[in-house]
Amino acid sequence: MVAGLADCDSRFTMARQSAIVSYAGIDETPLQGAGNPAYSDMLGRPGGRQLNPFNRAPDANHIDVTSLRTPAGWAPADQLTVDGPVDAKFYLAFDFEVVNNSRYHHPAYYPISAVRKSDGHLYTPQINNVALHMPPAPLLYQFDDVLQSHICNNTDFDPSLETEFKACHHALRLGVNKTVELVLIDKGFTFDASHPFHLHGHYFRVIGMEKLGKNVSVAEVKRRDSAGLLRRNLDRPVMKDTVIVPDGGYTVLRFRTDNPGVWLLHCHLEFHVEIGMGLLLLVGDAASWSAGVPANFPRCGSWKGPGPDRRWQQRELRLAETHRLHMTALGLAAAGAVLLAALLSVFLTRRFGLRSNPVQNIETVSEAVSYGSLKAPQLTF
Ligand SMILES: [Cu+2]
Repeated sequence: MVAGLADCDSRFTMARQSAIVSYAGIDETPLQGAGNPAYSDMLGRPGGRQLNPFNRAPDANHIDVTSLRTPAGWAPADQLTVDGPVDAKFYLAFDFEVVNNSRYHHPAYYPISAVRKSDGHLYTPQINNVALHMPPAPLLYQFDDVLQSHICNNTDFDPSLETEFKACHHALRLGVNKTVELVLIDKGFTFDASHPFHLHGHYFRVIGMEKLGKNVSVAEVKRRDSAGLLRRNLDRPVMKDTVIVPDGGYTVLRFRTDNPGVWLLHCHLEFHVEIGMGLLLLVGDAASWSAGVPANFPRCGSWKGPGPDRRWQQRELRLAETHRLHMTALGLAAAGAVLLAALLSVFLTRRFGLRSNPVQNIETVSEAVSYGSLKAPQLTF
């Protein structure tokens, strides 16, 4: 039985699904008459155990995914990701950061500290205090069309600017066929939330998970790691592509970068990744990604038509011509009248309708993204 938690729990939608998977040799008696169970049954069925409980330490009736094992006879092809040497390790720490996200808050006119939560005070879910700003063109085959100085991560920012809003094409550069370990940390200072993280393009092994408290600092997790106190199980850990990270705790993943390209790692609460809670894994070099892309493959950017094959463009021109020819005399007269009315409206408004309003003179900030404090981009791997 699968029950949604957090935003899908009994306060909201009580999202749930149920099915029975019966393994050979088990006693099916407890499953008789299971029918269509209520939401509350799914969280505490007598004799059952809850997998992936919400923000609580495992016990006899609640287990997390690190308690499970891949079957012994099922030899993993990626055993290196488990017990081989780790080529690169990254700490990725996240929270709802209290920053003046330039899409919602202006540091002078309406800073987050001056806006009540009920009036639109918005936290910014970020990873390593950086918001993912999607590139204007696909990095996979138009890498050089993207401003390279806007591809960054937290090492490219001045660490003294921790409370400043930071955004860029948030990315980690990884070599091909390397073993990477990610330590995902939910600092948990703002809410008792919990974020499900999803990786595209790869499966990972979940080798550790622990809730350390109501909240935890990155420094504390690093200190524990240095002291050998982070839990890591290297004995047949399960393979997944989405995993929860406990609030005030960590989840440790390992995977092999055996799939070159640009892959998104992100919280799967969609509005979190929309705001910026994600990063791009750049596996391998850009030149290798675009090999094999057809020369006339559609590209983003200034529209110049679809390359050598201009049938689409010709079709658009034909459609435009058809519409123009079908404009009747009455239609032309109506369009002219509308144009005249618009010009008169603009004139009257400028002559009689305007007064100075300082609020409207604020520069447009909704689309402004702060790249100002970026140092020169650095490779992290
Ligand atoms: Cu999230």
